[in-house]
Amino acid sequence: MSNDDHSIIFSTDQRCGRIVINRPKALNALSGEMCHEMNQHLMAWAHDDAISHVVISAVEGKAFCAGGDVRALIPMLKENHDHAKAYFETEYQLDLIINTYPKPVISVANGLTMGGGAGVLMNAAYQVITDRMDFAMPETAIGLFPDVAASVFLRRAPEPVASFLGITGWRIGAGDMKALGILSPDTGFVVDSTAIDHVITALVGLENPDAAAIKSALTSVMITPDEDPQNTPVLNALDWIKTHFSKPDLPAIRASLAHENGQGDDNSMAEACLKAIDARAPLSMAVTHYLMTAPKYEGLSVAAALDWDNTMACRITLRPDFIEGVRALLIDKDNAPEWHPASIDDVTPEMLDDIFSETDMITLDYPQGYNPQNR
Ligand code: QUE
Repeated sequence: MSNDDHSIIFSTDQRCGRIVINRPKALNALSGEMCHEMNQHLMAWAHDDAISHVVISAVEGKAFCAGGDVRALIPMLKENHDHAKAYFETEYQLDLIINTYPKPVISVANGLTMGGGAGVLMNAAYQVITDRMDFAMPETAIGLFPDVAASVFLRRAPEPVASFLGITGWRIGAGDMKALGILSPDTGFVVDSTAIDHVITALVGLENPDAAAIKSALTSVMITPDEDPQNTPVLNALDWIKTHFSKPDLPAIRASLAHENGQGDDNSMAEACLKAIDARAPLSMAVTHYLMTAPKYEGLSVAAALDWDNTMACRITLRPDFIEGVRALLIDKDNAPEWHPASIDDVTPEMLDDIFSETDMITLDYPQGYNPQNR
């Protein structure tokens, strides 16, 4: 594996395997090669008695990780869809390895964390975030859906917050992540961003990194952002979100929002949601609504969620919206995607059945030579 551009820095320090994402110009977006390298190092460290735990962080800057490097993926996908399949498989394998790792993995995210970055954070045994957290699952904007086991971690929030977050790509901070339960109370920690170097040093030096040891190492820098109502705008709007996003389908959600908009009161949230729904890929939003509400996807293991994500990502990227969304938002930046179908009213049950079909599901395999702990 070449790592000539040092997009990821691997090292060992005391008994810790360290992974530092180092691609700040692309907001630390993960290429297939970067995921592959992480998989290789994680597999080697899994069987290395000198390593007791792994800490994943990013170089100082705005982002922990903005997601997958979907921009680079598009030319390859256009040439051959198998490239997209291989990319998603490698990315989800990374999430699966992180989630089933035989030693504690601690992800430390200080800044923008979206999509694939959320996978690296949320599937770790321990999640350390900061007051600078800016978290979103924005994939409906590019013709995908919240993947990387978002059907597990978004669905930890009260229903129907997972739908709301996934459909609109709403950005939330540490306060809401914690207050909504997306950040697990047992394995998630919020620390002061100004102490991030100290935090990483303390985590790297841990002898036996269980929840109690991590907590005591971080006690002096832990903060409780959820106690300030200013820090929990989504929690504060919970009843409002329930009113609108509990509706049975996207057209009903949109109608409910449109009905409120223009009724006086404070319409800023209704307006922002309508704007999001009118800009994002209709099929992606319908897929997201189903994935975040269907009883069938409740209580999945991370491994089962990733099997679905992998299967569905392969299917949805055979359709035109992903290429078009990445073109419009990230390549040409005209912000004028032409979606197929173009309207939420034109998403058919057949389209959804095709994406969610249980026939020909792909089971995600571990890379050869990796023994999972608890699939
Ligand atoms: C939705 C997304 C992504 C996004 C924007 C969206 C995403 C992603 C990136 C991204 C950002 C900066 C980069 C880059 C990619 O943006 O997944 O290569 O330099 O990775 O609206 O899902």
